[in-house]
Amino acid sequence: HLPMPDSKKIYKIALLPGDGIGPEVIDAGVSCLRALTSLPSSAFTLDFTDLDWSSAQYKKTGEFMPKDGIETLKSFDAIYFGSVGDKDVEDHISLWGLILPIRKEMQQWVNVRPVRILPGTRSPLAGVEEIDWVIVRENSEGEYAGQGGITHPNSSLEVGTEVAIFTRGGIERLMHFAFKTAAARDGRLTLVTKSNAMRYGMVLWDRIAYEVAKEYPDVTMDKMLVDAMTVRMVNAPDSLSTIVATNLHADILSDLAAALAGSIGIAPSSNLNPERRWPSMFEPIHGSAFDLVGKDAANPVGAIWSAAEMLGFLGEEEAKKKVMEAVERVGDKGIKTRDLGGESKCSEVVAAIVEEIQR
Ligand code: GGG
Repeated sequence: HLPMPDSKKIYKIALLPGDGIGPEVIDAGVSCLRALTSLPSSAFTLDFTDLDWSSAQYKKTGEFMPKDGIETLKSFDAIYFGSVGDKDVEDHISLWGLILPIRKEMQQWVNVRPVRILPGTRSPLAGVEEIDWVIVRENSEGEYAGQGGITHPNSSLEVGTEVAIFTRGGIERLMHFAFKTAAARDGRLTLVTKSNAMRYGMVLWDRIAYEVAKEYPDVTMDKMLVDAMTVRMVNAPDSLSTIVATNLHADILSDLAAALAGSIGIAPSSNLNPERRWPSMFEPIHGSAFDLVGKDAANPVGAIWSAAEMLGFLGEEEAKKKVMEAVERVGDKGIKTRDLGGESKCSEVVAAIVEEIQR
């Protein structure tokens, strides 16, 4: 960040609203962030740069981002991302056009996905009042390594291969991150793999997890197969706290987790480069939700919570707390979008959160 004459810090934030409801929810998050930094007590300010890298851009130019896009992003302190996916563009083209190259090039090798039942939000699980999980997702290799191909295309012999890559280095750094996360919470960690059917990479995951566990005697780890894990999340949510899983498994489990906590619309995620060599990226876990576009119906909470996580990672813990308290007070008042059983529009939820931040 740059020093300012009045000694306020300035963080440079790249805005990548993307597709579908992405621009609406990023607008919502930016309104909350502006409300926060316009408070006289704010110790910092945010310098936003809007980057129109999206499927719309791809349809016009054949590229999601300019040739020097990754270099451009490296000059920011953080990236605030909306969603990717468009009706006219195949999903693998849009995912590999924007979000996956950014995660890879910025070495954002861990994706942290907290899941909580917020005030005013209800779990669809009868009798479940509290869910408080953190999902630690491997974010750079595994099933999303991008290795594979099609042979004998468009023939009856056509073969598609999708190679999952698991490296010792990648697993070790992730496990250390997961154990530290669990240690900073209540010391409970659940390792999720599929090491009965996948006998190489997943067995390596299990083995390295138990090796790393020896360095964290205060953390109790248990191990689940991913299929059984879905049942445990539904039947015994209290038995879980911090969860570590592969790129694909954690992607799927976190959608389930968010739905069990009330709605996928509330869930945030942080794609972190823990070494802070390159900027980290913060995004709601939901996708572009075309059915909601332009209706003022999107739930802005996932994006606003992601903005709060961004502030926390930038070292602005007080500011993060202020945003989350505002989100919780607004939920408490029952001001919520339809996905949470409320009747408020996106803009009404945002206005209420902004007002709480300014109080
Ligand atoms: N805001 C997140 C988003 O656009 N997600 C689309 C998606 O399918 N992402 C897959 C992933 O997070 O790996």
